[in-house]
Amino acid sequence: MSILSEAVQAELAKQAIELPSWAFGNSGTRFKVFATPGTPRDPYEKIADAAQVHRYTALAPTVALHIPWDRVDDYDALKRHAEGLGVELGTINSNTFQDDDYKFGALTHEDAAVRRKAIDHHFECIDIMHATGSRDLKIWLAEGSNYPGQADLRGRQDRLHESLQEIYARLGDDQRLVLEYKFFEPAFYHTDVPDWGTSYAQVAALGEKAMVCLDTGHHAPGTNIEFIVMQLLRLGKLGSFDFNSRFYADDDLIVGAADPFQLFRIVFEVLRGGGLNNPDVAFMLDQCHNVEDKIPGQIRSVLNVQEMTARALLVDREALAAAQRSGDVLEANRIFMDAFYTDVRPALAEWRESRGLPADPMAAFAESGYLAQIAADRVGGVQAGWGA
Ligand code: AOS
Ligand code: ZN
Repeated sequence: MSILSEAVQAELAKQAIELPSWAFGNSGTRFKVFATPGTPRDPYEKIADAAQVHRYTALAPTVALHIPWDRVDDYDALKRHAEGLGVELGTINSNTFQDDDYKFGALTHEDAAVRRKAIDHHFECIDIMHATGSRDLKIWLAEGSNYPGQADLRGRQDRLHESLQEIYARLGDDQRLVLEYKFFEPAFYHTDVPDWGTSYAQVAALGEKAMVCLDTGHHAPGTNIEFIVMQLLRLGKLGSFDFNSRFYADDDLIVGAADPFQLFRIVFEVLRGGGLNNPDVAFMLDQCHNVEDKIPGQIRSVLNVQEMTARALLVDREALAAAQRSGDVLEANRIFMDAFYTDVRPALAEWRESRGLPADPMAAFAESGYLAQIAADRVGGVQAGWGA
């Protein structure tokens, strides 16, 4: 008998993780972007690559787009292309961090004309959401300042509220806005949405359709991220995750690679807070594959999330609650750690096979020859890269 009960299998079968289109393009650090043969030249090819991840794992049914990187003439055609490959278009990410006008801010800028331009960009994103059938508009702002005294912190916060209000008012009934926070970078002294509290305060002031996006790489070292997950779920304001992992700053490495135990703790709080298969919480990856192959990098990522989810589902929640109630510190910790240390990989492989999926999606993809095929086919044109 499998260590994964039927109830656990049923939860796992519903799991859905959204892939970022930009993970399939070339990326790097400020020092070097390495090109890879076969890298997509346009959003159509990015979606084709993303569909491979879903094909081998059944875990990634949607793909997030970034505008303007994924701007196309015909979004309906892009939508049909995705559907033909067995996936759907997901979250639309706005981009106000690559235009000279935004040097000193976009939604917070002192100049009303610049704010207008940034708000209009979000209107364009909302129009695209109507065409693609996307529910969520994800806003990450690269706004802040580098030197004390450089900016009017309070004025910027007030202008941010006004700009967000305009964007919020434009959302359709079934659309949402998720506001991502990040404690630093590209600004180094202050960031206008640095933490979950600021994001929460801003979205709470907007209304029900505005939620917080938690990027796991956007916290200072040592931050208890699962506590934030708990609190946002408790407040009904956790709209989405940007999963990735970090050693130092916003490394955007494969989720679960740097600290699998942290991922386990986060997923446990998601389960505890009813967020796992709650449609109000979107599970996205926000990653870059700078030196590893991109499609296998994404396959590994969704498998890591699945693996930690399976382990978190093994926590004996009743026994844990009893140990917590009776103040049995070491027993509570043992129950928690027992689940974390359980190797679920053989059981997951068996379960995948029982569903007609490859036991080892990484190996199956490698054997498919897809990477060699795209390297041979995608000759000429300009490879999509960091920022395009
Ligand atoms: C940037 O640090 C954020 O994580 C955003 O989510 C951003 O839109 C994404 O990483 C693409 O650059
Ligand atoms: Zn992010």
